[in-house]
Order: sequence, then C-alpha cells, then structure tokens
Amino acid sequence: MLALINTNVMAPPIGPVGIDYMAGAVEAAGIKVDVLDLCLADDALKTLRSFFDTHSPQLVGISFRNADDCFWPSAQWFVPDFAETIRAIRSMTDAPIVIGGVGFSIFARRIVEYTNADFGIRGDGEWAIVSLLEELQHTRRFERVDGLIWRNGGEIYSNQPAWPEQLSLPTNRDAIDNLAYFKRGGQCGLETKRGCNRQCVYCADPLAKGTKTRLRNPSEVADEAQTLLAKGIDVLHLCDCEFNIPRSHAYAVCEELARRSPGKRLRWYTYMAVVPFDAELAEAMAKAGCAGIDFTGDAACPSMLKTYRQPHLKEDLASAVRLCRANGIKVMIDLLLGGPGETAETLAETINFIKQIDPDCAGAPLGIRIYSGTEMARIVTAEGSPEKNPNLRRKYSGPVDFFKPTFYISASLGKHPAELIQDLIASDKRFFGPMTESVPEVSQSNLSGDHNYNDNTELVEAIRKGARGAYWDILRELRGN
Ligand code: B12
Repeated sequence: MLALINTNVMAPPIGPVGIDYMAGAVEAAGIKVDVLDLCLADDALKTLRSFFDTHSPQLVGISFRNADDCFWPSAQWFVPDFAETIRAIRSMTDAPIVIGGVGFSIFARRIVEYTNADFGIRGDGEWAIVSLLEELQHTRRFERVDGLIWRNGGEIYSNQPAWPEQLSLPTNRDAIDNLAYFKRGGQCGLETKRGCNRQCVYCADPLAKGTKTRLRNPSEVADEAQTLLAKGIDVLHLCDCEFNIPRSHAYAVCEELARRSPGKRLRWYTYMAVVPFDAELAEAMAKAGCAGIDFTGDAACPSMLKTYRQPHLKEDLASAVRLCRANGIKVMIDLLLGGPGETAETLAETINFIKQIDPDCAGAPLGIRIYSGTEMARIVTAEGSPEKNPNLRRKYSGPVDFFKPTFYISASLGKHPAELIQDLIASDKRFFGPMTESVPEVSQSNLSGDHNYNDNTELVEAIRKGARGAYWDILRELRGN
C-alpha cells in the first residue's frame, strides 16, 4: 500500500533511520509497507523498475536526507539529482509522490516546487504519513495532515510542521538492513529525542525538528539499543541535535542504559552542547558506554561565541575536555570558522586556545552554510544587497539563493582564508583543517585533512577493513593521532 524509498547513496553509507522508524509506525497502524533502499541496491534504476513492474502502491514516500554537503568549497548540491530521481519514479508509477526527510524539511516548499512532487511532509513522518494515507483514501481533507505541503488549484499550501510533543517510536528497527549499514558505514543511528531549544544563529535543526525538545522515554531508548545489539550492532551514533539538552533527560537515558548494562558491550558517540556538562554527567555517560563526544564548540574567543549566540565560555571548553579525559571519553571540538566579525586575530585566539586545552581532535571547517529562516540569513540581509556582499561565497551563478549552497566567510580574512587557518593549525594533526579553495581536486581526495564525509574514500576503506565508530574518531586514528 505504501512504498518508502531511501535515495541517500553517499559513501560511507548512513542507514535511513527515519525510514526505519516510519515503517515501524506505519505497520503498527495496520498498513502494509515496502521499503526500497537504493543505497544498498546494486542498480538503483533496475531496482525501482522491477519494483514498480510488480507493485502498485497507493502512495510513494521518498526520503531526502542531505540537500547539500554543507562543506565549503565542495558545496555539492544534491537537489537537481534528486529531482531526476523523482522524474524517473514518476515515469514508473501513477501513485502520488510524497517527499520527507531532514534535508527536505529545511527547504520543504522549495523542494516540492523544484521537484514537482505531489506532496511533502515537513517534520516527523511517522504519524503524518499515516494521516496522509487516510485522507487519500477517504475525505482528501489535506489541511488536516500535520506538516503537509500540498497543492490545490495551482496553489501550494503548507500546514504547520509535524512536531508532535509526545514522542514514542517503534523499537523493532527491522525495516532496513541495519547490519549491512553497520558493516559498510561503521555505526548505526538512534534518537533519544527530537528538537532543540538553543538559538545558535546558523543552525537548521530548529527548521527541521522544531524549537522544543521532545523526549523519548529512556526505557524505550534502552529497548532499542538492546534490539540493535541483538542484531550484532555494538557501535551507535546518536541522532539527537544535542544529547545533553536537557541534561536531566541525558542523565536518565545514561542511567537506564547502565542499569541494563549494555554499556559494557555497547559503544556510542554523540553530538553535545558544551554546557551543561559536569562530572556527574560525564561519569554517567562513560558508564552507559559513551565512547566519544563531538562538542558544538564553534569558537574559543568571546566575541565569536557571542555572535553565534553560544551560552558557553572558553573555560567551559577546557572543562569539557578535562571531564572527557578523566572518564576515558574521546573528545572532539567542532569549530565554525569565518562567521560575521571573524578576523585573523579571533581565528588565532580560537585555534591557539584549542591547541592549549588539547582535545583528541578539532574540526576546523571554514564557512557557514546560510539557511533562510535562521538568524544568519537575517544578519546577511541586514548587511545590504547579497549580490554585492563580499562575505558571501557560492559556486552557482545568478541571484543569491539560500536554497543553494551559500556560505558566509568574513571578508576580513582576506583572499586566502583557508590558507590562513592552515597556517595557524601549522600541521597540528589534531585538527581537521578547511578544504583549500585553490586546489579542490586535492581536497576531494582528502589530502588536505578535512572531515567532509561526502564520498570519503579514506573512511570507506578503513570501515571495510573493520574500523567502527564516529567518523572523526576513525579519521583521528588513521592519522595516528
Ligand atoms: C546524526 C547526524 C549525522 C551522523 C549520522 C550517524 C548515523 N549513523 O545516523 C553523521 C555524523 C555520520 C552525519 C554525517 C553527515 N551529515 Co548529518 N546529521 C545528523 C543529524 C544530527 C541527525 C540525522 C538523523 O538521522 N536524524 C534522525 C532521523 C530519524 O530523522 P530524519 O532522518 O529527519 O527522519 C524523520 C523525518 O525527516 C521524516 N522523514 C524521513 N524520511 C522521510 C520520508 C518520507 C516520505 C516522509 C514523509 C518523511 C520522512 O520522518 C522521519 C522520522 O520522523 C542531522 C541533524 C538533525 N538534527 O536531524 C544532521 C544532518 C542531516 N547532517 C547533515 C549533513 C550535511 C551531513 C553530511 C553531508 C556532512 C558531511 N559533509 O560530511 C554527512 C552525510 C553522511 C551521509 N552518508 O549521509 C545536514 C544536512 C543539511 C542539508 N543542507 O541538507 C544535517 C541536517 C545537519 C545540519 N543542520 O547541517 N550526520
């Protein structure tokens, strides 16, 4: 009745967790669902053709995870190829097409327009798609479907995003081949919550997941971890925006994991805000199996932290590193270099401080991907005509359009900002440096030491040989750091 298609074929492959949850919820509602995973298929078109030759679903749901790779100067935009895929599917079936996914939700309406899809769902797919199927079968009152982007008489309508406050997800995790993803992708995803109430100026997560945190019951999270463990998957990457927001929920999840003791057999990695983090939480995380934390550090100079609206101080970064070290947790600090007001001096302050506090590694990419609907977009608009704005970088021509990969790099950093950062890093192996604009072909083969995971052959090869874990941790080890 429903076909769900994963279109994300980037390597190393990341399992379509969203489709796994959705298929579980749809089946629980008594609806038959077929999943087509183009990432694990040898020939995507052939797989699609043979499916539609023999099946006539009532609705085709297509998942779109990454709209672009958010990495300057790679700046790969995936929307045109995605539109091609939609066109191909359209030629194989008369069923209506609905798109969803995190990449989709950031730009929802624009992607519906661009691809000519019948529908889109912005936000959580689990209940919205069941509701869409019901409306298609019965009254066609599409205004009742949360998150739905729909057409009527040549107009496109957008309902309120689907961000239900109560969050309970299926834990069976059997709609996609998680074990294949584990073997080829090095870890599997799991969510403990959705949404983020932080106000970081650049972030797209509130656009896709909402500004309220919506928490899962810790025992449901532990059930799911155990389900994955029973399949032979013992390394996870949490898919929360920030695991420690709110702290109380993070602590409760850790306690439950530790109580059931998969903590001894399970290793997991997560993204975290720098605050709140303290000795009690660090210890609980270690006991629950946390192997590594990637902190949203952004900067280590007060003016840039203020610009990004981060509540932490540089001293909090130092404390986070100390707490991780004391608890045997690997630690990465992710920076965001080149934002509004960045100068050679602020860069130096940040990079030198990170060297001093000595994390296991630090991400030092250059350029901030600007999204409509964020404070960054408002900052840029306030700077005057985007076409004449010296702080904007892009690889497309024509008018500036934040739907396409558009980056902010403070013009104060001069003509060769990436080289400026490389000089400050000075071959320190703890840093994943920026891609260098002048030699992108070298960057693409990853010799510049960046941490773009988009078609990263170094990672694919390491995972093939048995490496497991967060990609930054695998790359760190490969560099002998
Ligand atoms: C965790 C994470 C990672 C982990 C993944 C670990 C793992 N094993 O899963 C790692 C670190 C590997 C990673 C890598 C990358 N990531 Co990432 N990642 C995330 C994060 C935090 C969570 C994604 C996730 O799985 N969520 C949980 C699932 C359940 O949610 P979901 O996929 O959105 O699905 C729900 C809905 O969208 C919807 N839905 C999904 N499919 C469908 C289909 C239909 C038909 C419908 C109706 C609904 C629907 O329903 C689902 C259930 O409610 C998001 C940000 C965020 N907060 O979401 C960024 C995010 C997706 N990543 C992003 C990027 C750019 C990347 C990289 C390309 C970075 C890079 N250059 O290396 C790579 C790509 C890797 C790959 N192969 O695809 C961006 C994409 C932005 C954009 N412009 O498109 C995001 C949004 C972060 C950001 N704000 O910049 N990532």
